[in-house]
Amino acid sequence: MNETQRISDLINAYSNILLIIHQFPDGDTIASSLALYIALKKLAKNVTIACNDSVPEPFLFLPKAREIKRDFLQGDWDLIIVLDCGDLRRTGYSDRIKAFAGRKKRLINIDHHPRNDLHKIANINFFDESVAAVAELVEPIITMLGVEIEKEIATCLLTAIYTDTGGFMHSNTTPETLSLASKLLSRGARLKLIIQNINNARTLPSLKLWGKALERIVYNSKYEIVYSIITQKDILECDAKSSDVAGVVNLINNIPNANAVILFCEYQGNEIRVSLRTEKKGVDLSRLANFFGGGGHKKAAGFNFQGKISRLVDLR
Ligand SMILES: [Mn+2]
Repeated sequence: MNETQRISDLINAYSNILLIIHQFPDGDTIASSLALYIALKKLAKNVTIACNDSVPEPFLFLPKAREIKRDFLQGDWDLIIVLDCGDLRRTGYSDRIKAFAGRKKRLINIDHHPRNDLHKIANINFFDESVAAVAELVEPIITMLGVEIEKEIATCLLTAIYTDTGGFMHSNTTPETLSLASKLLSRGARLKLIIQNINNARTLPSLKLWGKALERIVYNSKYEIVYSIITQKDILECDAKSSDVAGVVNLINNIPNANAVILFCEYQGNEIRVSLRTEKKGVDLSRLANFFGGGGHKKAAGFNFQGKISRLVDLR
């Protein structure tokens, strides 16, 4: 029996289902989960989505996005499904999920990140590193459950694909990705609305923040990497939100002759988040991120560490 069948059997067998999306949530984790959430609601399941962070503004246009909860009660669930999380820590609820997996043996991991600690504790791993977005794994589950892919579900799934492929620009865009996108469009997915919200939602604070990051771009010719820096002070001065940082690294990606781009961003509590991107063949950034205790994909990865940026470099 394949994973799609096993997961849909478990969903059919139980009523109380919790979906968990990762910290610093992106379009894929949010929208893939919302697609499954809407499908499970149609099956009259008692379903909740939990995320340890708030949903960034550009994704609030998605159907049911405002129903995503910040917390959950551990004992209430028959089944927990984690989507796009990469590793246990990224769920933001490691201890509770570990305890649940040990006790109930009904933890499902749906992911397209390299194998990690989540794979060891999940009871079903539906995992495919070759898909651009987790949405490509969620769609067959919804279909197997017998729920029609209607306008709302299609819009969610297409948003997930659109964001994880950088608007179909990243090298993870495969013929399968595009054929699913085409199917979703034919089911009424609102591509124009997605583009308007994801690409055109440039607020003044986010543009100012981008300006700071762009001004500080450095090219390191020895390693052929491009990097930039955003400090906590920048975020405060621009009146920006942490979520405004997200677009910056994609903006500076794809610079000719660069093997990779790196963005160092300082968050509250001396936490520095490092985002890595590349479009170069043969460069695997997930290995670098793993080395520093982080994770991600070959072409987009990241890690965190404690420190202050002002001590490392002279800021202009
Ligand atoms: Mn993803």
